[in-house]
Amino acid sequence: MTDNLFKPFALNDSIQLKNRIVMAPLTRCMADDNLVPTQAMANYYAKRADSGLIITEATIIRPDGQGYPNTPGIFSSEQIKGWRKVTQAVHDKGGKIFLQLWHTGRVAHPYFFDGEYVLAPSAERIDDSVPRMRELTYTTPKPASIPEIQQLVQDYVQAAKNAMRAGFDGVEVHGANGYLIDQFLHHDANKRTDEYGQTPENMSRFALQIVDQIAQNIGWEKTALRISPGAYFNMTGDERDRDVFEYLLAQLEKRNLAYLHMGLFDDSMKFDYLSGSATDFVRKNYSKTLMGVGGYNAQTGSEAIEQNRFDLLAIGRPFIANPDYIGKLQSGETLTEYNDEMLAELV
Ligand code: FNR
Ligand code: 8K6
Repeated sequence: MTDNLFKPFALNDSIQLKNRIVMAPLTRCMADDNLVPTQAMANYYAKRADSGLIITEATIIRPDGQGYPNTPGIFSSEQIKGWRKVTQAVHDKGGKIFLQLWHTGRVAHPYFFDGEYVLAPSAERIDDSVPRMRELTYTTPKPASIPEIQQLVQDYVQAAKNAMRAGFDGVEVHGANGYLIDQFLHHDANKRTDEYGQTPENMSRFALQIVDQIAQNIGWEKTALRISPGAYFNMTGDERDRDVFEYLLAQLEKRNLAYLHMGLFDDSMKFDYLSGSATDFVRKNYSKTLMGVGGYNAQTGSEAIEQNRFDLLAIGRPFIANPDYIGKLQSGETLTEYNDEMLAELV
């Protein structure tokens, strides 16, 4: 029984989702060379408009946020125009769509934006290279100065405003998976000794400034956040990180995000310093709308909602393999299995 997935869900007074299945944000590296969304991307998203909500692939807020080839942007008027095609196509099919706002921080590479360095909280390099471009080794980032941090916050806000101009129903701030915002939230990447480092309050400051200032401009009902309390991607966990996320969640509890989204590839992962799964840790510390994700199917996701582990279910890879995922669930048709080769093409 998966009936609970097909019940409408109100994110708030202004946004009603027709079901509880959300298309997870999925980087596809298919924007054009000016990082403009294409007609093929509009078609791809429109095919998935029968989900309760689409969250777009991560979209960079400014050039130095880029860490992978052909990831779309939301900082030029051409990009805004390209996204308008996408939102129009999704809305024409009766769907809802949020834009995921991204800066990769130390996971960026100067190669992509012809720059000299990348910005991050501290000069902590990741010992790896860019996926699918292994000749590009990550560089030691430049620790962002206070004015540079303030500019970054402003650029997130501008990107959110641009998203509104492009017709999105809201934005999800990408605070997960080891990228810039997450780098402030974990001791592995944040060694600062100023008001953005060392203590849970300081380490949470950047994330909270971004969501607060975006919400001031576009409204809390349109502002969402994705976080990864458990480090697993481009990041090493530290037991002190728990205090940071307890503080952050207590602060978020006082606000009215549209939803909070888990940044996870696999929700069966356990984290010692969180005493179990990251999702259960967040649920314990945060009572508002929570979106779960990571290795679920309709059955296991429906059970997790039934058990009150989270409220909305995000589905990633199966949506790449099955544009008509929702229709197939409803008709009981067999789903196509995802494999990595499917990333080569937008279907
Ligand atoms: C991802 N994921 C991801 N997450 C995110 O916040 N922004 C992104 O742009 C991407 N891009 C991305 C690309 C690809 C190819 C994969 C496989 C994953 C993570 C994604 O949103 C989701 O959390 C995971 O895929 C786990 O869900 P599933 O696939 O097990 O349902
Ligand atoms: C998150 C954006 C990634 C953009 C590149 C697309 C390739 C994604 C491939 C997925 C890699 C999965 C790594 C997950 C680590 C899990 C460790 C348990």
